[in-house]
Amino acid sequence: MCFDVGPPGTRHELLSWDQELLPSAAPWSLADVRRLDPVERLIALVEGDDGMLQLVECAPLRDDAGERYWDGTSPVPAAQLALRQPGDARHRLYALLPSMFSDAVRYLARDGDVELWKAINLSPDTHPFHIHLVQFKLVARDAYAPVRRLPDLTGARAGGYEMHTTGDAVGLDPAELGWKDTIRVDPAQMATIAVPFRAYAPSDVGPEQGTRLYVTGRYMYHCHILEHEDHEMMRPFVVMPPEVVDHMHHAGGAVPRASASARGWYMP
Ligand SMILES: [Cu+2]
Repeated sequence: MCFDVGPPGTRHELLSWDQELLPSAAPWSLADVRRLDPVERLIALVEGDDGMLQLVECAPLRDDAGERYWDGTSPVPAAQLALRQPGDARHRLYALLPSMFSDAVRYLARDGDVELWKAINLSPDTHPFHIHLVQFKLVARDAYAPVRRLPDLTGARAGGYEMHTTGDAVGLDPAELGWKDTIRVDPAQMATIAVPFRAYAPSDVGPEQGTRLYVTGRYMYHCHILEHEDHEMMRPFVVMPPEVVDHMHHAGGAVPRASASARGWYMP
């Protein structure tokens, strides 16, 4: 998109608005965010067999031996994703959890944390991915081979999805380095964003800075194409007071279970 706002070389001042949207274009590195031991969440952008578009929240599959991996040949149930990410030698198996808008909230973010959200696009179209409440930073784009459907356990139908990285990081556009509330996710691509449930000063340069946002409650994230968000590409999340999340830790295996990180929760 191109806006003609004056003769070439003219300087314009961008006025900040709405939660200090534009004060910092300082990029954050993935390594800097990882040092904070962030909660990591994986969201698959899926066009189902019935044409339904969904944001499908993915839970890493585990058994007593730990993380579960795909052996490269076995059938996989339709509600699973075999995903080999950059740096992985094998495909991790994820459960594709039911993710209609009206399904239970699974993402409980801890107010004050920075989280890593990974959006991987299994559909044939680009989707603009938007989160309410926070501005976030794009920290990586990775290219994947085209999505493949595996046989299901009967061998008769299409089963789970297989995706593996091509090993190519996709360069970020200069316009993608500042605070964003929406980023595009192209087909066969994973966009990794750092989502701070924190307020930031205009001079911030790193994710370790910032203060707790003190804004808790229920928010949404969704595809920003109207027809898509109205047809199930929208999901809720809840920002929790940290004291409450810390208390939930001690609830043992009773109700919510920890997701990939001890601090991130989903309701299975
Ligand atoms: Cu969309």
